[in-house]
Amino acid sequence: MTRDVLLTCPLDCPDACRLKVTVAASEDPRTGQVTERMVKLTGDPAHPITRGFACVKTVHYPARANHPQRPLHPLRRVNPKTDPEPVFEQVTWAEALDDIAARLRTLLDTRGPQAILRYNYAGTMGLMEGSHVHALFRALGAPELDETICATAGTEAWSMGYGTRYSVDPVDVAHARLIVLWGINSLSTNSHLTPHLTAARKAGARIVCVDPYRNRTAAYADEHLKIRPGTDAALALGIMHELFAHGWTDERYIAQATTGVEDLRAAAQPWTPERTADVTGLDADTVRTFARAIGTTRPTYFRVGYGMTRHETGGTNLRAVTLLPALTGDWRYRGGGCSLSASGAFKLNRTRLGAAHLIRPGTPHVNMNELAGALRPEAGLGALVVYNTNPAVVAPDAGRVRAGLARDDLLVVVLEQAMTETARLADYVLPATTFAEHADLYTSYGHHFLGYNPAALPAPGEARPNSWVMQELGRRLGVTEPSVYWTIDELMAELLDTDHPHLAGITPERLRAEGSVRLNLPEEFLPYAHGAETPSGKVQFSPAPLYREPQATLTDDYPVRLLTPPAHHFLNSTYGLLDNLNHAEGDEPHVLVHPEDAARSRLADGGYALLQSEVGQVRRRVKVTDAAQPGTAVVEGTWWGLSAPDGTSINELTAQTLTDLGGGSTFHNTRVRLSPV
Ligand SMILES: Nc1nc2c(c(=O)[nH]1)N[C@H]1C(S)=C(S)[C@@H](COP(=O)(O)OP(=O)(O)OC[C@H]3O[C@@H](n4cnc5c(=O)[nH]c(N)nc54)[C@H](O)[C@@H]3O)O[C@H]1N2
Ligand SMILES: Nc1nc2c(c(=O)[nH]1)N[C@H]1C(S)=C(S)[C@@H](COP(=O)(O)OP(=O)(O)OC[C@H]3O[C@@H](n4cnc5c(=O)[nH]c(N)nc54)[C@H](O)[C@@H]3O)O[C@H]1N2
Ligand code: SF4
Ligand SMILES: [Mo]
Repeated sequence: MTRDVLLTCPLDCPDACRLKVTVAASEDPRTGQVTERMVKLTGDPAHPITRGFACVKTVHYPARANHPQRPLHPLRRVNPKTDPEPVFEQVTWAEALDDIAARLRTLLDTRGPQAILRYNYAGTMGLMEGSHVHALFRALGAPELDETICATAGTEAWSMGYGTRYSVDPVDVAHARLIVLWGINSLSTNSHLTPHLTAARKAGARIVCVDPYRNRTAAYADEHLKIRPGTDAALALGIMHELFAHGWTDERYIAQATTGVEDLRAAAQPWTPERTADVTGLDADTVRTFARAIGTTRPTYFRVGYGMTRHETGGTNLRAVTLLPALTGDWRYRGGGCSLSASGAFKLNRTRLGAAHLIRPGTPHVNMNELAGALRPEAGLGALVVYNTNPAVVAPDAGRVRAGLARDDLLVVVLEQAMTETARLADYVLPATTFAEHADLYTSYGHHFLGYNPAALPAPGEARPNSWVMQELGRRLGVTEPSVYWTIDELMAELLDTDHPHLAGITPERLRAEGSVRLNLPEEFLPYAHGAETPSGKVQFSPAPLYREPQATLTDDYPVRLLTPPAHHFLNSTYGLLDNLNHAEGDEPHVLVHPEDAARSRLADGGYALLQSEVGQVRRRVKVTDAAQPGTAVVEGTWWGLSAPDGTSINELTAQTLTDLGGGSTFHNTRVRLSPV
């Protein structure tokens, strides 16, 4: 017996798909007990964005949810965390929660709330299980975790120019006649945009990809501009130079909807095609032709990704690129403009989401990219509570993160659905429910639909939602703040308690009934056609973005830049436990090395290379390919260290260096030296 349920995908992906999940009941022959589990997953054919397909990774979610190693009971570590193989014993929820609460209580009484840190990210995008659950820590007065690992450089850059983050509706992209995919591997990371790209191409659009290596998207595009990493601001300024020089700017739009164009004109002035070519590694004619296409094709659509932000100067680089459609006036045309994130359109009432109203002035902040530093003994942490993220693998300087997690004087509590390498370093692993097993509300950063999921399946074993755990701890710690104990219904009522027109007519009842509801936006949504939600009400060009060389410039010691972007068959570290998806990615992580670099470093295709950065070293199998460029190597995917030949995460190499804007991560900034093993 099976039944289908429609649920929103909870993963950290712009597409926030509407999924058709098939659930089967089976009877345990020994006990006669009937249990239900998910057995199949596809996309909802009726959803305008999902269009009937789930991606190549999430179709395998059932294998993850039913994985034999999924933690289903609270576990307590019994051997030292420095031992390579963890040994856990099963304990009851009461034992686990009583002991954790007692230890947190001792820390609060002896060292104060600053000794307790939550560490979380977007493993679930749910507003309850992903965001509201911070309420406990805010009620305790614990340090604020700045959630900077992914998007903040982009967010800050966008807000300087445009204020609120609005995006072109993906459905409108089919109207574009030039499409520029810049620093995004959209065929892998935003796959539900692809049908709209293809529709535009069928109607005559040209697609250009700007990326340092030939990824899937570059191979799909009509043209690939293989830019030198970290030089996007130079290319954007070079294009602006041509737009100004040839009169390809939209003077009416600039006058009505922008401020500061003179600053931009002055900044672009020195960036002749020749100088631009020199810095970006492209040739001058390519720069000229690209600028002409942008200058003379309406509508032009830019899809920018976070890839180009993951450099020391990444914020400014992205800002320079995103200002282009304001010079050409593309925001006035359906399908023209730029997409980074659609998040700003979800005008929910977030004042008490995660008990944000309790954050006191003077609360210490920890930048999540600096976890390795925060876990040094002298930094004074006594407890770390990890949920919705896998820092032993995904955080910069992962070797030091692991060493910190292994400290015997640090209580590490990990709420997880999988036995990740972070869970393996926990004092307590607390089994978490999946998106099918708890109710939640979802926004999207790639489209304009709100999603609501009921708890469609019973939780297996003793798995519990994060919110349940936080409430149980809250009770034991005597926390009286009411929002800590909100149910999903109370949270929904609060979030939708707003007069904002985008949410007009969207009620909890309607969300529960329809599941996926488009924001109340006009069919033709032109968010910046007349200005922006900035202090001036206009798109702001000042201060003009300037190109800067990174401090970590390439040297004889470290002659190669290493990019570590997402893999096609993974979603961050979420699917690293599935053998078939590891197999689809080549069974083990590979480093893509250009033939020139391979020759210089005496690396053979199929052999192993040692990669050394200032931070650490890893061993990886080599693939010699001209998909890379001289001086730039690539490792796709944050593989579990357990699947790497030397047991390490690629983040053993990456540094805690922050971006110029927003305190963001710099995963593509790493300089390395390669040698044969
Ligand atoms: N070198 C390098 N490193 C990177 C990146 C890169 O490009 N290169 N990308 C960075 C980026 S952009 C990001 S966003 C991060 C993401 O890295 P992570 O935060 O690790 O990403 P996810 O794989 O999304 O989710 C992590 C975990 O959340 C758990 N989880 C999911 N739902 C729930 C839930 O309801 N409850 C609980 N308790 N757990 C849940 C999953 O089981 C999973 O193990 O990685 C960053 N690290
Ligand atoms: N299949 C899949 N999809 C995913 C994820 C996943 O792991 N797998 N992760 C999800 C998450 S959390 C995120 S944040 C997004 C990220 O998705 P993207 O934004 O697509 O990924 P990025 O790491 O940001 O890298 C995108 C591209 O930027 C390029 N790049 C690196 N440096 C530069 C540069 O200096 N200039 C330019 N122009 N390009 C550069 C990289 O080579 C890469 O091809 O994807 C989401 N979707
Ligand atoms: S990971 Fe992204 S593309 Fe895949 S099903 Fe989820 S939302 Fe859709
Ligand atoms: Mo991300």
